[in-house]
Amino acid sequence: MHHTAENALAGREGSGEKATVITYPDRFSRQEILELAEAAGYRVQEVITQKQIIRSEYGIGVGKAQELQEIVAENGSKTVIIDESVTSSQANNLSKVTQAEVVDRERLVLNIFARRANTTEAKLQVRLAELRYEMPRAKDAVRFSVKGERAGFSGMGESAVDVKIRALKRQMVLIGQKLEKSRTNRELYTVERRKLNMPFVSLAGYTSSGKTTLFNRLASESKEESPKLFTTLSTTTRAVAFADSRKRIMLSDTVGFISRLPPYMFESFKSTLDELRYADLILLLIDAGEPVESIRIKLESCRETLFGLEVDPKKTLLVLNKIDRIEDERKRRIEQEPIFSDFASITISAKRGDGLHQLKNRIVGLVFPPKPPI
Ligand SMILES: Nc1nc2c(ncn2[C@@H]2O[C@H](COP(=O)(O)OP(=O)(O)OP(=O)(O)O)[C@@H](O)[C@H]2O)c(=O)[nH]1
Ligand SMILES: [Mg+2]
Repeated sequence: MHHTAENALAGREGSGEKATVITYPDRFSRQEILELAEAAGYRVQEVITQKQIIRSEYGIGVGKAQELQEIVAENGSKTVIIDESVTSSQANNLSKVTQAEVVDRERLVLNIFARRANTTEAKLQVRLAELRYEMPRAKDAVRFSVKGERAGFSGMGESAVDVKIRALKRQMVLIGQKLEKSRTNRELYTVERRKLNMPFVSLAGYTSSGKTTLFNRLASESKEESPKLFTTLSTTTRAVAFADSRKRIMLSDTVGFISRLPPYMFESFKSTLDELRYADLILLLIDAGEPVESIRIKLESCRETLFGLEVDPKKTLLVLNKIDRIEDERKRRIEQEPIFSDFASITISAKRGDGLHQLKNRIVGLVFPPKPPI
């Protein structure tokens, strides 16, 4: 099998295909890439680890690449998933050695997004992210072919590259315009909702932290909840009444965050994530049932993403979810964890219902400040 730059990084879905994964040797990375691979539809045969996977030639070291070749030949993987962003030349080199398609971390997430996108806006956002992904790689592929190193996609001379890049740019502009339109509509809608004088509360957090489960609970909805990563890609907003009908808020559920993704990926989802910027209160969900190390990594990643979206950290309430997963002893200590000390926090179980009453009171207290005495 011969892979060119283009098909080595093609955006195909896993759909049950065998894959071999290369990741870092820590538990968190291993677990996360396995979940991502599963969400993209791959059947992972084997996981190999390496401390450094952003080396020049293959991403991994030369020796590791040889080892990988043998493993892939043995287990029959058609795809190698590399848990990093690699250039198209690295992907090509690795593809040549292993005779398998190479999918990097960014591509993998894009494939999941593409699989899950079910609204026009989400589809456009995913397409935009894909174009942004392809752009530097198109340049890269061209550089290589010009040097004459890869006969497979020769013929792509300087001008052919220009053509390709121009085509990518044109598509990006077109999609950008369409997205701008839905963004404008959203803004108008936001203005309308503002007139209703209802505070905006947004759910945010790492993918799979339980945002939709909590949303469904609070808004009596039945949006899809799943242990698979990136179940939700588009935003849903509902008016929710707490306690009495005069205390109504707008509650939004949206796309989850993940670590080690380039900013353009969230950039592409900007109109969806804008909800967070307008929000009066952000409920930042954390899966408290996980090991502290995982919580730390995920919380850090959420903070970075919120920071990138210019969200005011003072508007954030940390919601430690899935409290049903941990035993009483830790439950008592969890709110005191030093890693949470920068935020106000509350513990709940969106699934079992623990703490929801307190959460509602807390929300009401935060978004309906008591009127000053006259
Ligand atoms: N044990 C337990 N599981 C929960 C709880 N809340 C959510 N879950 C489970 O966690 C998984 C993820 O829940 P979702 O609500 O889909 O998570 P999400 O944050 O919307 O995820 P994305 O849409 O992928 O970003 C599902 O399997 C839920 O059933 C909880 O309080 N306790
Ligand atoms: Mg969700």
